[in-house]
Amino acid sequence: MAISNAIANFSMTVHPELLAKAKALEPKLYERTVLPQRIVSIAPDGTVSTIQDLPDGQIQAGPYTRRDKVSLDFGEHMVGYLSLTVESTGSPMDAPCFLQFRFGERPLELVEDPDDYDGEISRSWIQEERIHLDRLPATLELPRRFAFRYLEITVLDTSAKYQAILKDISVRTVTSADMSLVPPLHTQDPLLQRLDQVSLATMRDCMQSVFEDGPKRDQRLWLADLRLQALTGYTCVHSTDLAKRCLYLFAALTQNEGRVGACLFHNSDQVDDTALFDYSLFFVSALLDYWQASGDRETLEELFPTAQRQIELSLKDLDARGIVRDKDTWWCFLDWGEGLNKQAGAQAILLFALKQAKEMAEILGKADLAKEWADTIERLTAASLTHLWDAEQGFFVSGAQRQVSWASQVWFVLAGVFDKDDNARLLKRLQKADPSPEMVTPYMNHYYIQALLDSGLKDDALAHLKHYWGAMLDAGADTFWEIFDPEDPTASPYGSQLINSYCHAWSGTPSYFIRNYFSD
Ligand code: RAM
Repeated sequence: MAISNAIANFSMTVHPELLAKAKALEPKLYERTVLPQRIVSIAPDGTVSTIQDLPDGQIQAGPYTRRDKVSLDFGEHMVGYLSLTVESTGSPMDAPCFLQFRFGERPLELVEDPDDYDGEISRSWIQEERIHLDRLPATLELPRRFAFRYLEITVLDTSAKYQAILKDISVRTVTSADMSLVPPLHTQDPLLQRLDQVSLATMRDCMQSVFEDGPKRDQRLWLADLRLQALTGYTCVHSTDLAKRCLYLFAALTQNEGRVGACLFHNSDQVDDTALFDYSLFFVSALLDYWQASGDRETLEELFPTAQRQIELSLKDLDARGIVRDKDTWWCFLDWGEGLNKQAGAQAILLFALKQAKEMAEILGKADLAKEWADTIERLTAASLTHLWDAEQGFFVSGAQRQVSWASQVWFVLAGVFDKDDNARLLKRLQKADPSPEMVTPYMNHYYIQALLDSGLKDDALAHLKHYWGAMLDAGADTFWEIFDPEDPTASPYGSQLINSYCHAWSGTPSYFIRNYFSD
C-alpha cells in the first residue's frame, strides 16, 4: 500500500505570530523512575516466562562476555530514557565493551530479527542501539528516548580477558500529562476499569511535547490522531493547552494554498509534504472540540480563518455533481483496510466538517458565511443522496465499483444525512451485512462507536468497545495499538508487525467513551 502522497511543487508558509504562540505553550514534562521487575526469557512465539523476580528493582547481571544477553521486563509500558552502570571484572580491560540494546513495546519485537525487515517505512524506527564503551566502569543514560516495556541487552563483545557486569538499570519516564488530575472512575465493571487504565497509559505515553501519534513511531503530530487524543485529554486530564499548542502549530506551518498538512515535525518547525483530504478537514473538527472544551474565544477567532480555508480547498475537489472526486493516490485516509475506496467517506467527512464550520461561523457572528455553508450543506446532502445512496441495497456506495464499506456507512451516519432512527437502522443493516473491507484500526472503530452512540445504540456501542478493545487486552496490550484486526492479529499496513506502533494516540479513546457515556 502506498503511504506517501507528496504534493507537487510543495512549499511551506510560516506564520511567525502563530508559531510564537505554539512555542510559548511548550509543556512541562513530568518524570518518574521505573526499575525492572523481572529477568525473563522470551520464547520464539513471544511467550514471556520469569527467570528471576527483582523485588527491589535491583539487578547485577553478569559476568558477561561475547554474545551473553539478559532480557528484562519493567512491568509497564514506558516512554523515557534508559540508564545503567557497566563494570568490568577479570583482567584489565584491553578492548572496548560492545553492547547492544533492543527495546520492545511487546515481546515479539525482541523475537523477530530486524535484519529480516523489508517493509515500506524506515527500518530506523525499530528500536535498537549499539554502543562501544572504551572505559569501565561507566554510568550512562542513552541519549535517545524509547517506548518500551521489554529490554534486551546483549554484550556483543568484551575480550577474552575481561567480562562485563550490568547494574543500576532504570528508566526516567517522561510525559506532559499530569496524571494526578485524572478523576476517579465510577464503575464496578472490571473490564471497563481495565480498559480505562490501558487507555490512560496510552494517552499518557503519547502526550509529550505535542500529541504524538506514537512514541515509538512516527513520534509526530498527525491531525486525525490529534483530534482523538485531544478529546481523551480533555476528559481525563483537563488538558486544553496541549491541544491549543498543536492547533497553533498546524495553523503556523501550512502547505501550498494555506492547506493544513496531514502531519508535521514539531522539532524542526516543518510541515510534511503529505496532504490528506480528511486530515485537513479535521482541523475544523479539532478546533470546534477545543472551543467546546476550553471556551477560549480568542483562539477560536484567531484560528477560524485556517479552518475556513480547509473548507474552501476541499470544496474545490467537488465534481459538477457536487461529489468529491475520487483519486487513485493515497489522497484520503479513513482507515488502513486493503482496497478501501475513499470517495463516499471523504464526501461524508466534508459534510461533517462543513456542519462544524457553520457552527463556528454562527458562534463568531459570521451570519453570511454560516448561510453560505448552510446552502452548501443542503446541496452536498442532495448530491450524496442522488449519487452515493443505493436505496435498493440500503447503503452508501463509493467509487466507480460502487463499493459498500463500513467506513462509508459510519461516516455518513456521523455526517447526519439521515435522522437518528434511520441512522440506527442503517447501522443495524451494516452489522448484518458485515461488508468487506472491514474496519482495521482502533481509529475507525472509534468513529463506529461514536456513530452507534449518536444513533441511540448505546448497548451496541458498549458491546463493541468491550469486544474490540477487550480483545486487544486479551492479546496482552499494556497500551492500545495502532492497528488491530481481531481476525489477523499480525496485520500491518507496512509489511511487518515489527514496525507497528503498540502505543498509539488514536487507539486510546476507551477512557473518553467510558468516562463520558458508560460510568455511573
Ligand atoms: C500512520 C501514523 C498515524 C496516521 C497515519 C495516517 O503512519 O502512525 O497514526 O495518522 O498513518
